Amino acid sequence: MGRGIGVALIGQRFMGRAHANAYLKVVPFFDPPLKPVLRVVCGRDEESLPDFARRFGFAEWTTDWGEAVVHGGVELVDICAPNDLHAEIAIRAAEVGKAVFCEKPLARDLAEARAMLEAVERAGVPHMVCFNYRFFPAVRLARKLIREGALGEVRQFRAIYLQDWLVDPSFPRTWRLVRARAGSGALGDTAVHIVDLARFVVGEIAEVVGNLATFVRERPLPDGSGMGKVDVDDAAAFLARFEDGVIGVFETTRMATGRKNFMHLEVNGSRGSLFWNAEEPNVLWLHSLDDPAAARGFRRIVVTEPEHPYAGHWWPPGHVLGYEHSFVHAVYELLIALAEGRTPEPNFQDGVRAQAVLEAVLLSAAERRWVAVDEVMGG
Ligand code: SOE
Repeated sequence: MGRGIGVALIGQRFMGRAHANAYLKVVPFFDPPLKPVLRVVCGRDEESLPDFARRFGFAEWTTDWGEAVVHGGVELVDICAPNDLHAEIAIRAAEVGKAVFCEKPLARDLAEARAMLEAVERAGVPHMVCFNYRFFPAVRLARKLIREGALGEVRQFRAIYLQDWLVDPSFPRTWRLVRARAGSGALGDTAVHIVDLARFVVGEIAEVVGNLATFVRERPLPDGSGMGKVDVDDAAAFLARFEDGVIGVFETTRMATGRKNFMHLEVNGSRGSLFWNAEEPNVLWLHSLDDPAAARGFRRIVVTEPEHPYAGHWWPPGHVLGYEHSFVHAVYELLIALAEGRTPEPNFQDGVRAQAVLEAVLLSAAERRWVAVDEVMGG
């Protein structure tokens, strides 16, 4: 039995549940060197919070995040709150010496993301951003194969991330549709994942040219008091040039009727190609010119063998993993790093870098021109 680490979870909705589940599963399946101790959960819904605490095994609950952060038994603050609270909570947690695990996007904009990075570095506390898609075994295998040269020289990267939960114009104007609260729309919510994956599997993005659209400009306010303005993007598309010359195509939308969580990544190189889709997450497709010509085609690799990343901790081969496992793997890496006293990956540096790409896309769309990521970084 390893040492315990007290956790404060801030957020009780979709991501709060995903993270709470990860803390519960990581111990029996991964036996991490540090065991999460679920001290306190914080949320705004006072009615359902005690039930959340009971179901997931949190000792206490509170509606005051400030209280959760300074809690004497807490060493790790896990931020699953809306985007406009990320910076305030993370900076406060760093100031009181707590490690910080934060949902994506790191912040509403680059300046805020940088302030968060500065705060955790100044305080010397470990930090991580939850780009959970990095932790699917097939995504990690894709990265490994690319690094080992299985595709030859990498030339093209393309990613689409399509959802449809905003197609209905009567869907309420929640915080995700308000720039002051979310920072941006599909760009920060979903494009940020494919930007991070591009950096993870291929490399740094040097410049972009982008285009944004808002199709439904007014929506019913959640409290029923009338209509409210939507001032974020419903869809975003951009081209990219990577630092090493790879060209990239990115598209994201929450208006692709029929698409639910359709994230498709594809990489083409001089000797092969691979692709992956988050709706079939256990499968990596690989094409190689090194295969015999008569038997050449896309190979369907079911990434559940014991030699595949994380897979051996779960079930026998072919017994597939799902969305929630990516969070368990992320938390596992976090706990190993914390036990070793270091900052894991992806961390706030990655969060800042992804945010800089989004900011470059926003500037590019506003000024209708290519924008170098260094320009927004001030480099
Ligand atoms: C909503 O678009 C959402 O929940 C995102 O916020 C998540 O990051 C993504 O993984 C699934 O869709």
